[in-house]
Amino acid sequence: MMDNRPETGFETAGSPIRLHRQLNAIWGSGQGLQRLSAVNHTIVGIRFMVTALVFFAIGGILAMLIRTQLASTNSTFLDAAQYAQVFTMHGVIMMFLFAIPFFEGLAIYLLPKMLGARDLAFPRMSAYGYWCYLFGGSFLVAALLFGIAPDGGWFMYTPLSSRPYSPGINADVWLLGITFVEISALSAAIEITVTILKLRSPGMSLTRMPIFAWYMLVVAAMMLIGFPPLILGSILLEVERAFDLPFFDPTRGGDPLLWQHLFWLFGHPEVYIIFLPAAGALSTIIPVLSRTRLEGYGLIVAAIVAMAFLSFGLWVHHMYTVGIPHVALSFFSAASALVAIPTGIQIFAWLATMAHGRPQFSIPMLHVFGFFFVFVLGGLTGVMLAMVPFDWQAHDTHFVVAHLHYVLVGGFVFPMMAAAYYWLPHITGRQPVQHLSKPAFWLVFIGFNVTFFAMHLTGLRGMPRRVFEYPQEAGWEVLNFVSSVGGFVMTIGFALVAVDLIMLVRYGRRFRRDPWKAGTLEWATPTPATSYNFGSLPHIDNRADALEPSVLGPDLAAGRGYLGFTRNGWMETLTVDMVTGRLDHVVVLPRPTYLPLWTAIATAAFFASLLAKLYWATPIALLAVIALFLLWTPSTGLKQNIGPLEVGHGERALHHQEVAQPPSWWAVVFALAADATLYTSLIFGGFFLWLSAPNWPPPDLDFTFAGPSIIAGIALLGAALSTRLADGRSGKTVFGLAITLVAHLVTVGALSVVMLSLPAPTSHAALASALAVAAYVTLHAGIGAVLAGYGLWRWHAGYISVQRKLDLRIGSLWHDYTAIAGLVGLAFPFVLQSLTGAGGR
Ligand code: HEM
Ligand SMILES: [Cu+2]
Repeated sequence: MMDNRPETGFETAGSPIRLHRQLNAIWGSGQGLQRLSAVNHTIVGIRFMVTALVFFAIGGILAMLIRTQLASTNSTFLDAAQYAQVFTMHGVIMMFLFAIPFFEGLAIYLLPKMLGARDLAFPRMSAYGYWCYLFGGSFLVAALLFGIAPDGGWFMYTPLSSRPYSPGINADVWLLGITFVEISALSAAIEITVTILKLRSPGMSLTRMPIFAWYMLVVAAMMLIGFPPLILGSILLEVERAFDLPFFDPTRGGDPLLWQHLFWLFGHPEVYIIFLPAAGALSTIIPVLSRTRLEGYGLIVAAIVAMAFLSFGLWVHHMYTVGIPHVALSFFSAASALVAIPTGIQIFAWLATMAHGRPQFSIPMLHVFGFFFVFVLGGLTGVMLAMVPFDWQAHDTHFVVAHLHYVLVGGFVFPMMAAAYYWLPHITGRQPVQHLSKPAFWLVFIGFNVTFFAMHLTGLRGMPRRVFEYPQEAGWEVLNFVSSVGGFVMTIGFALVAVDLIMLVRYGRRFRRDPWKAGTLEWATPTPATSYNFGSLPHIDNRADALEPSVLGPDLAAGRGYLGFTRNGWMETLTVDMVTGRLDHVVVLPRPTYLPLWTAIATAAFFASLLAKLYWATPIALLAVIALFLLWTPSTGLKQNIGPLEVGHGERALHHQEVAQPPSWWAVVFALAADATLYTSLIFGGFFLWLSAPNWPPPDLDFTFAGPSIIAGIALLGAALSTRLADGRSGKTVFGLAITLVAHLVTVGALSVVMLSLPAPTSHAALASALAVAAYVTLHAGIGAVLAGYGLWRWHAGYISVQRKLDLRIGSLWHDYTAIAGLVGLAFPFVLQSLTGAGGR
């Protein structure tokens, strides 16, 4: 908090060493226990990756348990219940706790360095995301130890996972644990999107971005759209399990298919969400190791955008056997085959790059080869499965399991091992020694192919997935035994890779800068990287993967770029115009703090109270979370107008509190986009049930309440309009915010009346949906009230003026969204009622 007018001049350090000392004093994260307060992206990124590897090891051990069980007929190693927990947790850990967090960690570590920034846009947010991930993940693994882990398969199909068929708390562990972890993924997605769009070096236009940033931008956007349906599904299923609201129960107007749609709306893009970061790493590594530039940059960008769009249209191919109309089936089958095109474009671009360059057979390249071989085979079996008649035959057999592992291990694990060998030198400042690397690779590669090739065959011979034993007569024993032996060979290989990487960290050869002769900016930082990445920030006038880090690096370290000085002890970095890369403004980042840790603990308490069914504690935990989040804000803000700041090279730029659209404004825009996706899924869920669920229309019940709905509608409009009065001028601002606050409270009141008047929401899904929509709007109005109150507080504390009205602008985004979503929500029961009058089916 700055009480006096901050000094806006600056002093150049004079020597690089002094500059380094000054910057380090400002950006460093402390030692020992103080590390828990670190928010720096280098530290948080490494934490994510290391934690993900620990989960990978746990998931791998579970895979070994599976293979041990399946190695012989009628094995008694695990019983049916244990086996169900083990394979479910294997899938859950690999998909949610290993793959996603690992690439998030890589992106968090790399992106600011590749884009030429000093940190991410919201360092505290990524620290919070890390703790949520750690707590949520540990909680799932702990459940496994206590034998209460989820056992309904990684996609948790209803009704198997509904209360009557899964009475224990196993399914609740999945629903709550995964939602907790997803919060972390969503916050990472917002963080990554805004960082890529705004926190680049001046001169780095969109078309000059390193290709990895393009990949991550598309992936983050896909996460923003893909994860909310799953979060919604989890909330609805948990609410059904806990409070008996029948969203998925066909006897009361629900439909188990709703879960499948919500799940695969997420689950199919998920495969691409996992593949694209790996492909981004490949597109970065292959040209460097082939001593040339990437071929077809523009075409690749077009291909990944196309892939993102296609992937959302395809979820239904996981549901061919549930009875989808025929025309729809052929459409989805064709579209599934169509994804082969953008995938092919990328593969040909990589091959062309290699053909035009001089590939060196280094260790990362060996893993790139592993990727090509395994992934292409997985793609071929994928095309087979995309054909509807074949899918009917192979559905839910080990053929599918084999295909899925060729795609996931080929498309993610091999590229990530290549990435580890390629970037670990950046993290540690040491290069591989390379004695173990080759045997380790071959063990993994051969072991993998033996394991999963055999599974194709057992699958074709009809062995279903998810069975814990099979009879002697089936004739699957030899193949299964071979597969299990392959699995153990692969495990030994992975263990050797781990040993090899640890050797690299400890005994690798040291180097000065840019050992691979790469052209991307991350190699212009010192290695290991300093807390602030760059002594000063570059101006980019070339494509950002064709730079010369060995020349640029010393130049930036000497302070000859932008911001090569310190001012006020501020942690400063630059933003640019999203498209052109023109210098935009200065961002002052928050200092290290324990708040993200505390907030994550409170969030964990919220989920734990739900799981333990201690519902009295839930609101307390929720209030604690809100209060802690509000405590994040006092350290950001300005009490005076300070005007343009010198940034070096004779250029000036405004402080982020004094501009209209700083990163935090964009973050709210993207968060609302994710929120709107969730809400749209909810509304469509209601209509889907009306169209397809049995037992519609509902019994003759009236669930529309005109009076309170009209009051709430007027109040919502009032909140959105009155917030426009709050423009930073005294008088009007307080008046406007006060009306907004009251209007939101009126909405909350009116909707509470609506919710309490609903006749028995447990009796029919139509009523349950109406309740869910009303609860959504109430929650948003409630948060709107908190934001209006927050605005009043910021005004009184002196943070707001006509020039500095960021808090108001963020509030008004929220109030506008709430008004629109609210009006839709108020109309919802009326529309549903009139449709059910028309008689669903
Ligand atoms: C390390 C070597 C691995 C082995 C030996 C292995 C083995 C297996 C086996 C045998 C199954 C089938 C269980 C059954 O249907 O009864 C399975 C399921 C699965 N695996 Fe793996 N796996 C490995 C790595 C991975 C990786 C790296 C991922 C993802 C990144 C992954 C994701 C999955 C998923 C999602 C399932 C489906 C679980 C379900 O049906 O609910 N696996 N794995
Ligand atoms: Cu799919």
